[in-house]
Amino acid sequence: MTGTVVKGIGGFYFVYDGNSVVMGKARGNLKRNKELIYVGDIVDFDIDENDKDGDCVIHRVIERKNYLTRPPVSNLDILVVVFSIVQPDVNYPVVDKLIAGCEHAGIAPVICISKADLAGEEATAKALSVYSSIYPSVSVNGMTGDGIDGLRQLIAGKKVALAGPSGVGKSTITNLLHEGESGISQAEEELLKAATGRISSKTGRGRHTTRHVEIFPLSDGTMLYDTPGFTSLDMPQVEPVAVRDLFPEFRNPGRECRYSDCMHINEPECAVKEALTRGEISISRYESYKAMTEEVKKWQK
Ligand SMILES: Nc1nc2c(ncn2[C@@H]2O[C@H](COP(=O)(O)OP(=O)(O)OP(=O)(O)O)[C@@H](O)[C@H]2O)c(=O)[nH]1
Ligand SMILES: [Mg+2]
Ligand SMILES: [Zn+2]
Repeated sequence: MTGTVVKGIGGFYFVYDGNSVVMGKARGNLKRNKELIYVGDIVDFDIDENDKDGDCVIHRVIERKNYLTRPPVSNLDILVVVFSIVQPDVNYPVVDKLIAGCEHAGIAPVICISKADLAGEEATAKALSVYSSIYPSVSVNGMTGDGIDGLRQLIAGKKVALAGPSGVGKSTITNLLHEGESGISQAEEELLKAATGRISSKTGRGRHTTRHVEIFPLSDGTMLYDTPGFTSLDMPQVEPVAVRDLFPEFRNPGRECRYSDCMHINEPECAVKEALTRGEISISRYESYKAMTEEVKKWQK
């Protein structure tokens, strides 16, 4: 049978086959090879109710199209990059590094500007304008729920995690996305309780003091990964030229640069810098790009 690993605790894995969740262990050979199983992996498993180690055994990982190591998750379609403009103040280099990390890992970013109520319309619109021509972008108000339906539509049916600096409202948004969900079945609830010793009730789930990665299927097919404090991605260890390619908005104007290998920094007749002067490329994005190329150069020395 085929299923998705939705949770792993102490060597036990919870596998969701689209209908129910079963708990079990990885087969001996997987463990001996120290092959890690990531939450999000699509696995081949069998039901084995007589096994002392749970109700299923995982034979092998059959799909891991991408993965992140911190937190260890795989097969994400979308990473929602959440940031507020104030409380906490936006840090564009941090945001752009998260986005570049997505590009590097092969995960589509969705930009979510939180706390729209605190920043006001004008500042929110301005921040949105930095990203909306590059990525799907929404603004949300975690207090009223405004914008949540728009976010819901952008992630519908996909495998999704939220990332962003501490305090920007990730848990608040996660809770809003769970609102109106009936939750998992009674049987699964019992299973989770037995396995983790934790009392998880439909209401208790709201608190999200998450220490493990756990996937919650929503009723529209969205698989929402709940991760503990997912605030940054490691800067990919790549050449500066690879950093350039993590900025999709450079691609089109970049074709008109005098040099085909133009880095858009010191070269003459650079169409990207011309686009920057005309305001077609955002200054903060460009500054983030320069900072990131400097950062990767340091490692190469
Ligand atoms: N005014 C306002 N406050 C918000 C909004 N969203 C969240 N908050 C508040 O901001 C604080 C932090 O929100 P969380 O959802 O806990 O933030 P987080 O991103 O999960 O933070 P970490 O778990 O530390 O990474 C809480 O007190 C929320 O009530 C919003 O849209 N507007
Ligand atoms: Mg949180
Ligand atoms: Zn150029």
